[in-house]
Amino acid sequence: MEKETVVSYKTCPLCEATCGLEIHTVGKNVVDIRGDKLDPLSKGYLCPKGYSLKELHDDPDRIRKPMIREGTLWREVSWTEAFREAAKGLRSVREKYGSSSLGVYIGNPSAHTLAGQLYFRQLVRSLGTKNVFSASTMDQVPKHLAAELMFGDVINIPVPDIDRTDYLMIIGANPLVSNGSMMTAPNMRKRIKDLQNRGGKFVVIDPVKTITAQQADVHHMIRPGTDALFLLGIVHTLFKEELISLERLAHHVNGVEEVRKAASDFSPEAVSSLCEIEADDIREVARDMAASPKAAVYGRMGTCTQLFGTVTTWLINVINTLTGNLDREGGVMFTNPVTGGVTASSKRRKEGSIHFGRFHSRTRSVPEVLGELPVNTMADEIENPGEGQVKGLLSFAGNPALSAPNSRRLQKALGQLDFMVSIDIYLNETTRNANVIFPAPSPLEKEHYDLALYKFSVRNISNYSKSIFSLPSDMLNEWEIILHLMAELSDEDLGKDPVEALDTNLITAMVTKEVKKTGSPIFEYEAEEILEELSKRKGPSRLLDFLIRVGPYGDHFGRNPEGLTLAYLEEHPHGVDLGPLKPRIPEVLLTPSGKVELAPELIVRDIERLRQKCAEGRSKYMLIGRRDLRSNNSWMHNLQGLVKGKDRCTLWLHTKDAQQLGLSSGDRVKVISRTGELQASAEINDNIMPGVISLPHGWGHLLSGTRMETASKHAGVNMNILTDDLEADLSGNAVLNGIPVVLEPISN
Ligand SMILES: Nc1nc2c(c(=O)[nH]1)N[C@H]1C(S)=C(S)[C@@H](COP(=O)(O)OP(=O)(O)OC[C@H]3O[C@@H](n4cnc5c(=O)[nH]c(N)nc54)[C@H](O)[C@@H]3O)O[C@H]1N2
Ligand SMILES: Nc1nc2c(c(=O)[nH]1)N[C@H]1C(S)=C(S)[C@@H](COP(=O)(O)OP(=O)(O)OC[C@H]3O[C@@H](n4cnc5c(=O)[nH]c(N)nc54)[C@H](O)[C@@H]3O)O[C@H]1N2
Ligand code: SF4
Ligand SMILES: [Mo]
Repeated sequence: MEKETVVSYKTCPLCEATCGLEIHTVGKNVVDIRGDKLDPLSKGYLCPKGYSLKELHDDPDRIRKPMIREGTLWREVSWTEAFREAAKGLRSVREKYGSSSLGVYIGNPSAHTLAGQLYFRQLVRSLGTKNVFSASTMDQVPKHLAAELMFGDVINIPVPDIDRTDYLMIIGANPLVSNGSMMTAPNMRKRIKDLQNRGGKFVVIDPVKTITAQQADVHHMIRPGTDALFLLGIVHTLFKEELISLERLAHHVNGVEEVRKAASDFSPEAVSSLCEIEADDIREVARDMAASPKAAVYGRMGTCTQLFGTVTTWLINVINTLTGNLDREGGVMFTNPVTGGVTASSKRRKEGSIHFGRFHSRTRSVPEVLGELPVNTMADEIENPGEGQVKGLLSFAGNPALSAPNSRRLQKALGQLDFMVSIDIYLNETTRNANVIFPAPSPLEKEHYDLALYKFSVRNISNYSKSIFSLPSDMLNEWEIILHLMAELSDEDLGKDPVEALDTNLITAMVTKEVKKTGSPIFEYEAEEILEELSKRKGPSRLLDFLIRVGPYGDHFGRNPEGLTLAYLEEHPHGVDLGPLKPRIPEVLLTPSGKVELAPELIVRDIERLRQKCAEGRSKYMLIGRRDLRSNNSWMHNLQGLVKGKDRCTLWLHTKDAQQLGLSSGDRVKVISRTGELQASAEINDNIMPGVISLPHGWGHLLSGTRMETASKHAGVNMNILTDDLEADLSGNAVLNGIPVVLEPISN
């Protein structure tokens, strides 16, 4: 009998756009993937990666059984044996060298999985180690630090209200390729087109005329790493020409005068030759923004992963504020997510307490940030002997061997660990070092809810998807793997079913804490009654149901009967639109003063370092990164559908530079930095600024001992051989753009 086609809906878990997918299956096969036209945010949009979920699910190289390494050979083993071996190895390291000898690395997909968001941090906490590293410190940490100092909480990151603005300036982001980041907004091409059709202006500041910049009304190329100067030039102009208009924010902002002083030396003329944007153009941006009824400045990787990431991010917030666009419709706004946002029960930050510098790393005394140590210093902590040296590692959904700066050094360090455990879906450049690998299920075998990304969504959205396929009988859910490991490493007696016991402990702790919180919608409820109501579910869906129900739109366990529950979301598989963003100042501000702190001392002080850097002069060539629509950091190169076609791991350079070096497209060129050197094929591309070269990241799949056949045929070179682990932003964030390099043509 012919099996019927079943149509199901799922939020794509691959990037931050959270597109709704319509997935057609017959039995255990995916036969088609389309954009879900009824998804309230993505409205039918999808990119080639969304479509590739089918190939990812079917990829024969994807790990499906726990594996133990013996020398260079891998053996598939039972779950029981894998947990036993993992626990033995990790425990032995801990017993010999102490808690902090177990390091943790958390990769990017953990932000896109419920298990990563709800369970993995619990395991990390239970380890009691200081050596926690993650992809955040090579990504968005400057945004969190600026948000905490200015708006009182690390998640208080305003997003551009793109669908209602009249003027959008994008600095150092390429959302037509990346599909947006710290700004959940699928189909940016259409959103920007709509802005232009309603008479708005779209400006891009980027050393490259990217696909995004090609859609702009105005594009200025900028010398990498000089954005802070450009933005100071704007702030200077706003003051000089009396264009400041705080409007309704006037009573909610401290520090305007300090900002004026900080910018006083940075006239457009003073910064122009350094950032290579004409002084008049800088002034025009300031005037345009001030004149627009609604305007928004948005910055991303190019502004975060550079030497002055925090100062630059701060200045973006400052300009949005000084022009009256903070917390205004069509400006930049704070979201009010279904869960995880600032609510009535959130407490103001205490004076002096920030998620930064509460402890320092052992080797280089690098400050902690958000409870982690910067990934920049991970190799130091593995290599250097002494108390607290990382001897064992647990990696979750990460591939730092390719994604972290000075990757060659880190690759070597990973090989020196006494013991390593990974939870991943591939045997790749990082997990090849593991002694035990636990396979996470395919995205189609998991339920999904974008806990992290709806916090930065341009509309308030709630969308839960069930798994498309049931979990194969010989697999475990990712959250079960995590809890099993946690149980194995715990000294507590957890009874016959330790996973169930830990899961119950977790929800009990959450409920008990919530009912004691003043301002909570379930303040003084009986915890037992709430737990009883939740008891039909377990795992992530129980936690999620609880979080949704106590959130601002929740049913508050009866106090708001029309409110959201997980059951309601299950009945609405396309997702629920909770409307456009609304102004939230003052309730959202959690600074000790309850005001926007426009001039946090820690950040303002860093302008001095900027001055010093400017005085140093610059290298003839600077390397920046780039993304490609058909890649996702390092891990989707094993899918033929995404790597086919011409080589994309090429070195872009401008004709002028190519001529000077005597290079033609296709010629091999050596790129040398402080940390290492590599060879790449030149691709002459006049969309890049002279003196700037670019390589994409996430490539370099030729290391031995991996199992990614397609990726190894399209290996490319690893750009992070050249990025420098000794360079960092104030926040400790890695510097992945603006790397000084030397180019040498290779003669045939
Ligand atoms: N030079 C340079 N370097 C960069 C960047 C850059 O722009 N330039 N970008 C940086 C940024 S922004 C980021 S976020 C980092 C990313 O850095 P990482 O997170 O370290 O690297 P990824 O390539 O995202 O690796 C993801 C890993 O998760 C695994 N995986 C995928 N799905 C799942 C799942 O559902 N469960 C589990 N358990 N594992 C899964 C994959 O197999 C892969 O091993 O790279 C950074 N590195
Ligand atoms: N297709 C695809 N999509 C992705 C990913 C992917 O790997 N592939 N990765 C995802 C992840 S983890 C993230 S964090 C996001 C990132 O999302 P984005 O930040 O939008 O993506 P990038 O391509 O890194 O954009 C950075 C831009 O900054 C420019 N730039 C470099 N240096 C400077 C500088 O000094 N100043 C200025 N003004 N600009 C500079 C670069 O030319 C580039 O256009 O993308 C996500 N989406
Ligand atoms: S844009 Fe992102 S969320 Fe949308 S289909 Fe592509 S990878 Fe998936
Ligand atoms: Mo990222």
